[in-house]
Amino acid sequence: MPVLDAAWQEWLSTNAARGCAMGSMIDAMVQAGFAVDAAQQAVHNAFGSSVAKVAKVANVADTAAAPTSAASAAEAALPQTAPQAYRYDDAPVARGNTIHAYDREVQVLMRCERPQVIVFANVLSPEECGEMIERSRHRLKRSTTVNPATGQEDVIRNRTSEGIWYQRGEDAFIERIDRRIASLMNWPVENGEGLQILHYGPTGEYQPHFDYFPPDQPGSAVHAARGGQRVATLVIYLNDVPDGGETIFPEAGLSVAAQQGGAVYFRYMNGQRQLDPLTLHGGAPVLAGDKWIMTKWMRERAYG
Ligand code: PD2
Ligand code: ZN
Repeated sequence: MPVLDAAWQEWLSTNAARGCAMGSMIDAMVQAGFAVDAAQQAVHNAFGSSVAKVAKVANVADTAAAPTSAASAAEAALPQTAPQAYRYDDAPVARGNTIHAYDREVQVLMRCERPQVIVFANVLSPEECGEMIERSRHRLKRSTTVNPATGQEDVIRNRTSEGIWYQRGEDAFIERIDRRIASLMNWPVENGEGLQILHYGPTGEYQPHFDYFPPDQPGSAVHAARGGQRVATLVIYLNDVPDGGETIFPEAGLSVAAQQGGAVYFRYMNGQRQLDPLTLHGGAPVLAGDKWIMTKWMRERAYG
């Protein structure tokens, strides 16, 4: 069932304020995939919060049977199409319990279809994980987050980690890992951003967010100018975290524990360029020990 994301909230409040019939709004939501009771609840809530506005436009609080002429005039002027629910493309990663990824056999531990999330074991060997940590340990800088309004990288409190970026294919070791990841993600290596290593100390966390650039925010254009939108993420765990530090998907009720060499993949843009709000995710606070991850973000086009 679709989630009540920002587009749906906007659609509900706009149509309620215009005095649309409750029944037709509920029908539209049910057609888009909402359960009847969820649609009824959402529409009733929307009318509850817009009674004053409706009364101003249409001089009635509930126009379920037929919109008044004032509301009809407003209806003609404003778009009322329901937002499209995210359509899932075919499974983004090859089928099977073991995937041959460039130079390594990788095991599949879990697959979720909605949102598209896959958990892997054995993406990196313990030696490769150790090598990535040792290369990065002395070069870490406090992590930043993209400011959606400006596109600038800001240090903010909801991301308590330190990180470092590697250029794609910057040496033979990194290139082999880039190629393995691209093969596993089933996406061209040229579309990948450089690898990012992140380190979280005790209590470190990354609060829930989307990895894609919010399309309605001016700052996103700066980031999408090179390679377009992000389409999928692979987070690889470089160490075992004794307690906490899971990657969580609160809308889907999923949580993935950090096991050395394992990884979680998630896909959030489909071939129609829709974005999946169920991929809201975060890094839970580290409760014991520390946490090292390596992240690959894939773009819709070559990231040159
Ligand atoms: O640390 C994580 O598990 C995590 C979770 C979600 C990292 C990121 N997102 C990220 O770097 O985008
Ligand atoms: Zn993320």
